[in-house]
Amino acid sequence: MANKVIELAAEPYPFAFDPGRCALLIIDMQRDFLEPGGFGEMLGNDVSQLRRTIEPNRRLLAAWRAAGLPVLHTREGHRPDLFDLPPAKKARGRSATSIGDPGPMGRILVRGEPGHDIIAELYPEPGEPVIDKPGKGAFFATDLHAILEHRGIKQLVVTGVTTEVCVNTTVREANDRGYDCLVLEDCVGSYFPEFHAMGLKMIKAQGGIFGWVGDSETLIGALAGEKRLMKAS
Ligand code: TIU
Repeated sequence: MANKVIELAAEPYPFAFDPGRCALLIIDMQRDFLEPGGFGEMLGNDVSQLRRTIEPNRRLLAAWRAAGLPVLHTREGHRPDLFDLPPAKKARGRSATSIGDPGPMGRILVRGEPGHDIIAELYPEPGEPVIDKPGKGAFFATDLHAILEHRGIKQLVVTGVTTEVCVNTTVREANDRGYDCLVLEDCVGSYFPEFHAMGLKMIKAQGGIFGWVGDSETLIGALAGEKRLMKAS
């Protein structure tokens, strides 16, 4: 795709999308968080709040891939021996079933288990890095920063779940490392609609203190426009 900056409508002001220096980062679209019968639903959460993000993410991912731009996926989870699982994370929630225990789709949030994997609709293709992260933020204890630096990436389009937990944590981590983040409101979701709304407000408040908030249709439109321009030239 042409290496020119495109002004995208966003809040609190337009995002200067630079396709040559931007990656799509899809956070934790994992079966255990999204699928009926998974760990998230087992804890009493309304997974439909997350599932509404699948279709916009699928459309965006198709357009992003067609434009030949880089995409990375993350998964939250732990080593099968659980040596990277903080005891506090294991204990918190006081649930009868917790991380590492047998769950509806294998051991809960353990790498290699079916429930830990990414949903079929957004499954990574060969050549798309998958970042396995033990924390909520995608930069903590991972090689994400190194991978982005080696490819000259300065901007991230961030989607996935959940808005106020792993998406917000990752955007804050990215902000402190010098990345500009555009979060797409229809492509992120929370089990709690009020936290979703506030999570987005927190990002764009104070002149975009952590980044920008936009939507997938605007970005897909820009990608399509670029393609038309390239065909005509
Ligand atoms: N990916 C992510 O956000 N992990 C969580 O644990 N989220 C909750 O909202 N619990």
